[in-house]
Amino acid sequence: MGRLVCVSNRISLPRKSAAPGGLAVGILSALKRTGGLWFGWGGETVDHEPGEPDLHIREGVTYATIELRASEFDNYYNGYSNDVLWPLFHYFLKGMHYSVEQRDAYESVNRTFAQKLVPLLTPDDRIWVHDYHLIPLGRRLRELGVRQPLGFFLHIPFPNIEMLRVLPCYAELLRDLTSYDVVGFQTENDLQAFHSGIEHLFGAEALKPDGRIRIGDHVLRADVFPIGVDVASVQREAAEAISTEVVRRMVDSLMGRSLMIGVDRLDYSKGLVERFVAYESFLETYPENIGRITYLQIAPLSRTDVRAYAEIRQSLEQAAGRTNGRFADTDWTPIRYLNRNFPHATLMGFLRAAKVGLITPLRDGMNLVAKEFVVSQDPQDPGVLILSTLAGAARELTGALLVNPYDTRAVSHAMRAALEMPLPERRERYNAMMQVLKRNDINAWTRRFTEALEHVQGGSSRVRVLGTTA
Ligand code: GDG
Repeated sequence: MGRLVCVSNRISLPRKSAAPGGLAVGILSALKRTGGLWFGWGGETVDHEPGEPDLHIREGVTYATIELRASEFDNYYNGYSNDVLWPLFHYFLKGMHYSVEQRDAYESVNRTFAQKLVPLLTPDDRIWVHDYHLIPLGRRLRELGVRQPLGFFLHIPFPNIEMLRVLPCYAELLRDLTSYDVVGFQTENDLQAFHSGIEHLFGAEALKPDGRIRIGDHVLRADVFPIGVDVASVQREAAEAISTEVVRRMVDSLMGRSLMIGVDRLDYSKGLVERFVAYESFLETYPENIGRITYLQIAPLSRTDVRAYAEIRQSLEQAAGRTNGRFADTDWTPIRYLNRNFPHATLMGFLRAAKVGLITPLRDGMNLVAKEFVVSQDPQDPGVLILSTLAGAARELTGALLVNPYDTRAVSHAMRAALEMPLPERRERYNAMMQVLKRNDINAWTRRFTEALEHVQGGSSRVRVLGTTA
């Protein structure tokens, strides 16, 4: 078995003080098995030609970090990646701001990634590229003579062709994806959307009956690989954190009130404004809950240099302020809204302390917090997950109360149903979801994808059809 090389936009070296997040844990477990290489931007921008990668070896894994040109970074990261591809792929056309300068920077940074990576590769490597920042990387690597198996996994949704073709260079984007041998998506919906693009560009004959895609001489496998969580580790974190001082202080401060919780990066795709409005409607419609429920929303700031993120922040402050102004009492605040980070284990403790998890994105590739909420629960007395039908996780977590996040009345009704749900039903839903979460955990995700890469031979992929979601 060759070495695994993972490539992602940003990598951070493991630090003793900070546990890696869900994705990093998955990638790391795969890399440790093969003594692999993790390649990506190290966080530094420079005013000159980026130097050679910095190499660090930790626990058998080599970390190679590169610099990027300051003059390109903003257009590449804040611009094309997060102000064009992110909104478009999440079906937010209004949020998309396309410019040729941004696209040029995106292409140029992908060329830099390819040029800096190639000298580090060995002939037996298998290369796994992550996410929308690096879609053209496969083609750039091929142009530089790379013949090793190349895989790409998209962590966010893939839009149907009718949405995708709003992008002036959508055909190049689709062609770039077909440079890989394996292309992975979170859900069957995303795979179908990709097929719609392939059919549009290359004709229905490109889609083979066994699921492979043939473009000229090249055969690739596009499939579903739902990302999961490290079940044992989240369970341990949650069970241990519940008795730590920070979680106990939070629980004590509830004064016996039931806790509803949301944990989301501050991002317009996460549906926070709609969720706040639904909570206000819940208090209005079911006033017996006034003073008896606390909603804790943890929303660490992200992408603060992108305008849409500053706007959503303002709307949320207004919405939280309105609800609190309207319903708060001298000894009760309806919404506790925090823009800060917590250690992962503490978050898992907060999730365990909650009776209801509110995960209502307007669109989400998967949503790991939904999975973490279920896994962190006390199996004897589990809380209830309210989950958007528009999150990838809804395909697997059918034991959640599934809601349309735009339907204020349905979400507020689900809040009441969750708070009143009897224990046997909560346990039944929890057990059903745990079965799926164990089957599709983070190790299954890395194993399935790396196996798919191992089956790539001579530039064409011969991969058996993989199990999809639930
Ligand atoms: C993208 C896709 C897809 C959150 N706050 C803190 C913190 N977190 C952790 C959570 C969870 C992760 O970050 C967030 O993952 P999500 O899946 O919820 O969301 P995105 O960041 O949008 O991720 C998404 C994912 O990629 C993986 O493929 O599921 O659809 O959009 O693990 O617990 N961790 C720490 N402090 C925080 O304050 N340490």
